[in-house]
Amino acid sequence: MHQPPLPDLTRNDPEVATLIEAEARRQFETIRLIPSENYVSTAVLEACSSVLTNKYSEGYPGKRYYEGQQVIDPIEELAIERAKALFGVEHVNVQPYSGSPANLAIYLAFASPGDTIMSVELAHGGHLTHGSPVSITGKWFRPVHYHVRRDTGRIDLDQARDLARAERPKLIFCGGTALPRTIDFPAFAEIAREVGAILVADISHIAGLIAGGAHPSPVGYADVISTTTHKTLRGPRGAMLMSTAEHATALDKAVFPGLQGGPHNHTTAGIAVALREASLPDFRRYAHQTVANAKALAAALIERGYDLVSGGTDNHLILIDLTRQEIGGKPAAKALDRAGIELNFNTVPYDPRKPWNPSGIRLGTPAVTTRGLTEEQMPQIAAWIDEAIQAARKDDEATLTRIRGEVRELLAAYPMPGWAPTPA
Ligand code: DSN
Repeated sequence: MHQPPLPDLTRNDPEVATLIEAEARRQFETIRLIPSENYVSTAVLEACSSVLTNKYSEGYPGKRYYEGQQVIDPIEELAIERAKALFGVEHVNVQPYSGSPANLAIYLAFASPGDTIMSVELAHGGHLTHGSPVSITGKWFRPVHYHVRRDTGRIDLDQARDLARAERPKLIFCGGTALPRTIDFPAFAEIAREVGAILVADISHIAGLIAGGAHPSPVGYADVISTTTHKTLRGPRGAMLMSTAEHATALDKAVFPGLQGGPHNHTTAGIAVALREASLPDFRRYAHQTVANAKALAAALIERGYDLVSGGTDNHLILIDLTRQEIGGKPAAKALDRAGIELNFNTVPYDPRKPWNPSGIRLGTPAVTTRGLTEEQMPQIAAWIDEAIQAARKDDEATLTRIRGEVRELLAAYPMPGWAPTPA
């Protein structure tokens, strides 16, 4: 049963209630390895489904365009203050609706259409909003990309430096969505300083690890820090922009009125709750356990003959090149889903295949760590992944179904916030 329960929804709109129950149950019974997903606490769920969704609040605390902000202002201020304390930054904007609008606000604040920007290429672990040709950021700006090295699978800092010197970009992005190794913020800061660029650290994937002390912080190196709030940080779907006081006005104006209207106050409250949770000692343990689990899972996969991009991981994320297994990322991901193991197909650096059916799969440990799984269970997960991939190659649905049952059995012992079996 969904937690908190949904009695009115079940009475008034059973169609929607049934679908929500089904999704909650699916999340309970599945090994969720998509590295950008997690389980929020029931406290976050309660804040996000509150009456705060009824209120319009264009503007910022103390300077709104609608009346009735007596309660909304302190909620947004609380979220801001908690983020400032957690990350040690001077300025925070908690209003971006999600990661893409947050990054767009950075372009609006510091660049003009046609300006050169620099980032790691999408196929090498970047993000659509870091100048991909299919994104507005690639259509309206002039992206140049650095890569990961073919021999190490790690960011080629020499190439990034040479490219920055040659192209003099306005913005330099570091961070991305499929980078299993530690981001070298001091090195990027040095490059950005040398060419007079604004350095943007997109820490969406690793924000929770940074908050929990399991990854170095970009504070003091990046001019602007962009992050979603729902990945390792374990908050609701949303985003934040952080900076020094110097860039506060430009960023705030870009978010509102530059790009957005009223902030989603229910989400702001959920972010405030998640930020408090992330400041507690338990969250430090969570962040370190997430990395320990990823390393254990990586080691078990390598032992089974899997080819990990960069040879392993420093964080929560693993990128596997399945070329050696002679199966595409897409059929592998689909078979694993049928086996109760959820991850996503993904391009790998220098991928000869197309993004719609690339060579790799991407996985990570933020969600399973929230469930309470530790290094002890990682070899079993690696064994199931391996068995399911072998089964997919032979169209062996019976094995996938058997694994699905075993997965369900294991997870029954690990509670999730948001759903619990109905007591008998
Ligand atoms: N969709 C996110 C991810 O999965 O990494 C990035 O926006």
